[in-house]
Amino acid sequence: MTLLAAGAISSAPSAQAAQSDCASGRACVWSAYDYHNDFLQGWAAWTYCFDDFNDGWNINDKGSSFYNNGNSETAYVYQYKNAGGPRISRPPKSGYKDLNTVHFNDRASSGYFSSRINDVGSFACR
Ligand SMILES: [Ca+2]
Ligand SMILES: [Ca+2]
Repeated sequence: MTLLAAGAISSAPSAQAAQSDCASGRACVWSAYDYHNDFLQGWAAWTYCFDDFNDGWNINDKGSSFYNNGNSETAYVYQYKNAGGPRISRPPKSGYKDLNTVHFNDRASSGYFSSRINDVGSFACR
């Protein structure tokens, strides 16, 4: 497996978007509540880190739910790209189905697992 294959990915929206689309070992942000996508908006998923949701598909500042499907590390989502600004976090196998509950709706711009926060700007986070 190459770093490119294991790094940040994003996908065009689909009617089937759901929590189950967030593969084990990844953390994911969806544009709508309850781990779904809003119409014509996307989602973001990462195995290590994702420096700039602008590189995703219509998800920057649109995230409304967040799930950590990782196996051991806390996952973080930041208000600005490159791990900037305020952040929220979830332990493995838990999430926020409505980011309004933590005052983070439509704000997320980058995401990391705990061991990768210091990898900002690296190939793994693109
Ligand atoms: Ca949203
Ligand atoms: Ca933001």
